Amino acid sequence: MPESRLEVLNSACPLDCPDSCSLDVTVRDGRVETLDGNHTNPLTAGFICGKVRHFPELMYGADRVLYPAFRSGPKGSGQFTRVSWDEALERIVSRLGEIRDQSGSEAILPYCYGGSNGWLTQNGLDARFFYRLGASQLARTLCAMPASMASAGLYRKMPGVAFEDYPSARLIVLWGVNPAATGIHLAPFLREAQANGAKLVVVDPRRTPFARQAELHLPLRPGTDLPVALALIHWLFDSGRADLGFLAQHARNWEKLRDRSHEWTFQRAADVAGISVEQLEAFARLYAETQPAVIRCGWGLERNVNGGSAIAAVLALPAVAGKFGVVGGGFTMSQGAAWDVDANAGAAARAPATRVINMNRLGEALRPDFQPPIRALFVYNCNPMSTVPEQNKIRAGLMREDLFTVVHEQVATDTVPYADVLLPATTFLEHDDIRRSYGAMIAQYAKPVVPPVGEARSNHWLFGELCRRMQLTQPGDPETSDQLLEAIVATSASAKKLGEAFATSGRSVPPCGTRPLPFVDVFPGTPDRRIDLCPESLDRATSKGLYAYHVVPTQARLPLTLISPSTSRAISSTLYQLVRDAVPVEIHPEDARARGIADGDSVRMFNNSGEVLCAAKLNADLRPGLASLPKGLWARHTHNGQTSNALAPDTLSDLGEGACFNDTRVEIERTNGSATH
Ligand SMILES: Nc1nc2c(c(=O)[nH]1)N[C@H]1C(S)=C(S)[C@@H](COP(=O)(O)OP(=O)(O)OC[C@H]3O[C@@H](n4cnc5c(=O)[nH]c(N)nc54)[C@H](O)[C@@H]3O)O[C@H]1N2
Ligand SMILES: Nc1nc2c(c(=O)[nH]1)N[C@H]1C(S)=C(S)[C@@H](COP(=O)(O)OP(=O)(O)OC[C@H]3O[C@@H](n4cnc5c(=O)[nH]c(N)nc54)[C@H](O)[C@@H]3O)O[C@H]1N2
Ligand SMILES: [Mo]
Repeated sequence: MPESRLEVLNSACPLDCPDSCSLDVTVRDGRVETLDGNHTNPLTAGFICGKVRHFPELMYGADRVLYPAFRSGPKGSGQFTRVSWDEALERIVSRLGEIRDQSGSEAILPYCYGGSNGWLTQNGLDARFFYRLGASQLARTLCAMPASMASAGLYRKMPGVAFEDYPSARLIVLWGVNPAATGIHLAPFLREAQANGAKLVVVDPRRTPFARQAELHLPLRPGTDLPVALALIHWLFDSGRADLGFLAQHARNWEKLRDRSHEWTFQRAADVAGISVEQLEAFARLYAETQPAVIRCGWGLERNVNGGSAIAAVLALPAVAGKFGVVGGGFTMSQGAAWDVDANAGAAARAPATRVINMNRLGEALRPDFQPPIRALFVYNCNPMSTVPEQNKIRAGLMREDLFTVVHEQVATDTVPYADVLLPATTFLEHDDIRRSYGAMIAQYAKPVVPPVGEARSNHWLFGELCRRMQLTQPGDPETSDQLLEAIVATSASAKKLGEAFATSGRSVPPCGTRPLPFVDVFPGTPDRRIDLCPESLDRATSKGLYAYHVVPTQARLPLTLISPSTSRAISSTLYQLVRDAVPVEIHPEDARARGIADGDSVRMFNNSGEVLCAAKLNADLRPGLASLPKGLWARHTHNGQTSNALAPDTLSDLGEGACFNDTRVEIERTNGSATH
């Protein structure tokens, strides 16, 4: 027997999470055995989440897509026949060519989102291919768009408080964020801060793990953060607690913000948000009086019609209250602002003047009467059947016999059965990639640690092949990963340093360092380095103006609000196949009692868009009127295959046309234990 070869190799997790863990990957004879954290990214601190530890099961499990295949049964049946890569690519080239010639290239829609969030797996050769093909463009608005618009509107580009500086804060506000699941490397710093005597406030309709330990928990109605934040702002100005000195020196348009907050008294905001005036007032006083204070702003508050203005108002708070300028004071949103890099430079192509289709409205876009119709859909880095609103509309579109669908995937997701051509994709342990974190202050270059499983190929390889086969490659195009990186780092002086750091250590920190102090070391990226608290651009981008509150019409027939937060078991839909059990909808015991529902009963949760048949779990950590079913579930996790997105509307948020997952209104009824309907 030859001796087996065991190696521990360095990698970086590219999944859509703020932490970007650095990894030690144990490889035996070319096969990944275990993943663990190391210290290359100091934030990782040698530990990783439970779900990514299971990554080998994703790589080698029964759900892995191993070979290119053509659909051999009806759409949705999941029956495929293996073909060669050459046959698959030729089929794609000939069908896309035909569709372009018959209907124009805008009949082709690329459909992608986070997947692996790396620079070499998106906005590179894929963008080049679709740009030069003249395809319809996709507005990638599934997540973070309202937050990015709001923070860019106010601060342009300014990194926030580093997680490592949280122990210096005396007050930490977790606003619409659940770090116990969605960014676990913040947790040790929160605990250290608490040990130092810091107080915690949590603004979240659910009692999350950190809400349980908080000084104050504001269990507001989903979508009402805007009135709450504006009430704080109004009171700060009204009671003479606003830091007018700071505002005069560092902010513009603060008077407009002040005036627009005027109508929001504690009483009015508390009524709208469904919380008590006393709670709101206690929060305001604690925030005004404690120094240093930091707000960790999450994404839970952006997923509704008021999401953009809500984030803007929350990010305005530290300016109005004068919280900047000390270690542990200010806010943290996305730390992507720390980098001055054009990660799209690898495309080496410009976006054409073709129509732009919002990805949240995929179901509408796939209707046969959509003009001009979409005839080809190319899905990669995304699992729309799980993660995009109006699941039943999407399914109807994907069932269209005249739609040519390509899916490039790692595993047999719920989207895969609708593919005409299925292509196997590599995971991050099988291809090279660059990952810049949006929480930790680090970018990492990771090489493959094992050869591709089966015949999996990277996005980079796939779109390079397609460019060549469709004669879209031009002389001088950056082609290899190294050339792509070169193109990216050539975009700025600081990006250049990034390339040099990758070459020596495989990692790089941003030009501002890892713990920049807002308003001491770093300033807003606006021309005058001031915050714009009511930018004209955002005013124009909103139908009723920035900071205007939109009421979501309530329907007596649908009295409950369904939210679909992250859990610790998966990243969106990635890795959820490893959860074998059915997943229940959580409801408050009061709502359950009113409907005659006991813990574990089978229920039907419905609205006009769809119905989810599943079990009910009673949970007093929710506020009454709230139901919760995680995002990213697979069809196998409910009794009828529909998930939260069967019920989520495809309406759009006030800023950035983001998804409104948490504006879902539903009713729930008991189904007498029978799950078939
Ligand atoms: N384990 C794990 N980690 C993840 C992910 C995952 O799926 N699993 N997903 C990753 C991705 S893609 C993202 S974008 C981030 C998101 O991470 P977070 O910002 O933490 O976002 P969510 O999990 O969507 O929601 C956070 C909290 O917002 C609450 N919430 C819902 N509606 C509202 C509201 O209107 N107002 C307020 N104040 N709170 C509300 C929810 O109850 C939830 O506790 O996490 C990333 N990290
Ligand atoms: N109901 C509800 N739905 C939500 C949300 C919510 O709050 N509520 N939140 C949303 C959020 S925050 C987000 S970010 C989105 C995420 O939505 P998606 O972008 O759909 O995210 P994932 O579910 O992780 O699916 C990514 C897919 O890409 C594949 N993939 C990974 N790497 C590669 C690669 O290199 N090449 C190719 N070809 N494929 C790859 C993975 O196998 C996976 O199936 O979901 C949103 N969906
Ligand atoms: Mo996200």
